Amino acid sequence: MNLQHQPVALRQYLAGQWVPGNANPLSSHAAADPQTVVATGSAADKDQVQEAFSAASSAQTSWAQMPMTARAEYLKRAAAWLREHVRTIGEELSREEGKTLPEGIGEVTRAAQILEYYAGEPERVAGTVFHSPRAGEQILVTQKPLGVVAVISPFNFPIAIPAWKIAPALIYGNTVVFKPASLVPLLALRLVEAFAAAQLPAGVLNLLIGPGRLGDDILAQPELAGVSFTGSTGVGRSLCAAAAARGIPVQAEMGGKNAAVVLADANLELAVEQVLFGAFRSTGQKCTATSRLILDEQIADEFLDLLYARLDHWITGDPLDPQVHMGPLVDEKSRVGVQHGIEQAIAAGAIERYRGSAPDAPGFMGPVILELPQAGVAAANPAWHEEFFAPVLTVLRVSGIDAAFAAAEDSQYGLALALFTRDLSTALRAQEQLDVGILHVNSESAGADPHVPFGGAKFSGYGPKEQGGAAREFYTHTTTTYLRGA
Ligand code: UN1
Repeated sequence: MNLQHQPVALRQYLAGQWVPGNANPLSSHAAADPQTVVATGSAADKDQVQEAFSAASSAQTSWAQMPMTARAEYLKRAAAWLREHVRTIGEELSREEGKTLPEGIGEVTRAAQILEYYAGEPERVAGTVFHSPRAGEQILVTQKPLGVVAVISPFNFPIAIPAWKIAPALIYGNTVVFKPASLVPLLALRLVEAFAAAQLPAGVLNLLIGPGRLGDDILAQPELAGVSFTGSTGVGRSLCAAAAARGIPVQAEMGGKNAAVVLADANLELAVEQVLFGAFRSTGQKCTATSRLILDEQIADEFLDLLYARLDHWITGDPLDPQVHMGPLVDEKSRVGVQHGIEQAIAAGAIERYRGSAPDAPGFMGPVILELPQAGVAAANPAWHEEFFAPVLTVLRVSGIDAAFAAAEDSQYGLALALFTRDLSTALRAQEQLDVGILHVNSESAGADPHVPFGGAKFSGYGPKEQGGAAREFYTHTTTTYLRGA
């Protein structure tokens, strides 16, 4: 464990061995201070991709034959290791990715909870028995693992997302080749260390650190039997196409442009707080973050005044400082891209209503609130349709529930939605009418519990949902057995 803040040595994990990458040097930097190297090493090359797959393939049969209870023990031990090191790893997360320390520690805890949840799988229902129309017969539906699966994860939840992909993959008997985002390799290393400390058999989990293009080499491996991906819609779609061309299942969790809808009857104080958290925690870098705010005009001014008042006390700065509410974006390149998006939005008619202060340093930006004038301008504005992945919230005023729901639906994405109302009928109507994967009534748009399905509609998701029982649908295929005595 690195306590001195010396750069951590990055290594690949192949067939149960920690080895240096064969390709170019690769380093990660502190999000809040790009001069500081957090972890350094070298990227994996194509041969190492092959090595990872051949190790995962050799390990798969015996791993799948092990009783699920035995596999669960490894998950429990890995979770215990994460809990033991939660403070140190949470701090590393905060330093490398830029979210605040409580969020970093919270995410490592969440990763442990996810492993513990899947370690409980042997105690849950294993399959289904159906009636047969024929006497003396039962019809059983049981699950088998896919085989070797690839897990490709984004920078923004560098340990929780890999945990929620790897844990179900392993518990159902798959072996894994894991390729994390190259911006945040350290947390991936820590997760794999947790499994190594749990003495996971060699080859069951392999780590490849390297640039995004390693994904192409991964997709080309003959042993590959399934891919779970979280990231941008652009990358996700080409990955889905490549997987379909190979005839293998793919699960892609992609972009969002999630709305908070605040109706005239809402509890405004509650709504303001939840919108604040949904839009600006983790610097808005969540696929579930609130990035559109649809306000009934009756309460719009009051709501915005309350929100600006809260934002005046929202501190952007060093994520390790306990006073700070919001760290930097993951890097300066992201900030420049977001600023460009804001300028385009303004050129297309958006008005900048609020911009919070932030340190004058690479990667930092304060919270931004844009407003769109009503007259149909939203339809063409990038701040309404494009995912900025940043602390930018775009407001639209509407009149009444129908207009609010129509505005909410005006998106190619359909991940999460937060509805603020005290009317049960309106909440039920939203559940029926709004095409989103996750609906929050009177809570923020972000967040995901380990035991329930997670994923979106429309352009936000492809393939079976993640987490909870939904994960089994992706990581296994079924065998239907017609069973008769003889
Ligand atoms: C959350 O809202 O806590 O990439 C999780 C993302 C999502 C995870 C969100 N896959 O932001």
